[in-house]
Amino acid sequence: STVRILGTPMDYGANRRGVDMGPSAIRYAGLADELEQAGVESVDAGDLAVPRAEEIDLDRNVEEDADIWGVDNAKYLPEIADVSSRLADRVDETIADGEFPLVLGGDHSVAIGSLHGAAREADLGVVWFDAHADLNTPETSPSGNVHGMPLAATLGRGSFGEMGWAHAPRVQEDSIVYVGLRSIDDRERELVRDSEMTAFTMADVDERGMTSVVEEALEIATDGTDGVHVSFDLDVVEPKSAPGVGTPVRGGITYREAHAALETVSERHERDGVLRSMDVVEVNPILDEANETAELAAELTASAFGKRIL
Ligand code: DIR
Ligand code: MN
Ligand code: MN
Ligand code: MN
Repeated sequence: STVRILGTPMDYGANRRGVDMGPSAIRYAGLADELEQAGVESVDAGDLAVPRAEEIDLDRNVEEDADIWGVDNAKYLPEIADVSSRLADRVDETIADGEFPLVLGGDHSVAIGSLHGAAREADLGVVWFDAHADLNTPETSPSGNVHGMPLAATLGRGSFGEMGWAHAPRVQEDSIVYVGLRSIDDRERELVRDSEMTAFTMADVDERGMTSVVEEALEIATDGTDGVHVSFDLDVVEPKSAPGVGTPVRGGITYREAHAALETVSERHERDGVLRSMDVVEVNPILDEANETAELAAELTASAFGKRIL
């Protein structure tokens, strides 16, 4: 089906300004051409309106969010909630129109909206490519940055449980699979261990190889669900190949492993149409080297939609 590009230039969830320029950078890196080479049609729906940080009173936020939301330690939650609920509507509409939502972040908090939208009319499995587990709650987060919390929000963990916009009840814990983990916060580690999620860390990738890991990830994410959302945080890739991210962690997946991962996704999708939605997040052009990370994001997206070497 036609891929509908949904730019989401939001950086409220990240600790570094600049990730709001990700959607532009990925477009300028040739995303539309890459998708054409993959043999898929695409339409660009432009960017979701995200208020500039400069036009709102951020001090007001940090000080008063806790009172307004009853949640401490989740920075810019009102802005993120607003963007998330509008993005969820767009993703849901896109699927209802028979097109495929491709969300360009933005920081990883955009996944709260994409998961919420994609799981509105379906039980959704999730494959989460990331160096990080993104399972902090406002109570466990060492940073207060919501890009480290989207899975906790989706599952209604901690104080997210009281926020309807965040919790997506049709995403079950045992249908979520991580690939590429290597940086987990102390209190977050217990959350991951005690959860029903499957975690393939870098050690699993070393031991089994990427293709086998992703094949099993898809088995788990498709079991008992209606479709799969792939969330791809560019920081899962080794920083030498993806320098333009806010929280680089060495020891990531290689350039070829990244392609192999998404080629495996596309092979499975070609067999039984399992993919329902995708996001590509955390590209930060300010930290990048000559748009290299955005180019990688565009290329990898093409691999997910069937682009092959031969
Ligand atoms: C860290 C960083 N675990 C936090 N998370 C990131 O702030 O919660 N996720 N960078 O992608
Ligand atoms: Mn992430
Ligand atoms: Mn990450
Ligand atoms: Mn289940």
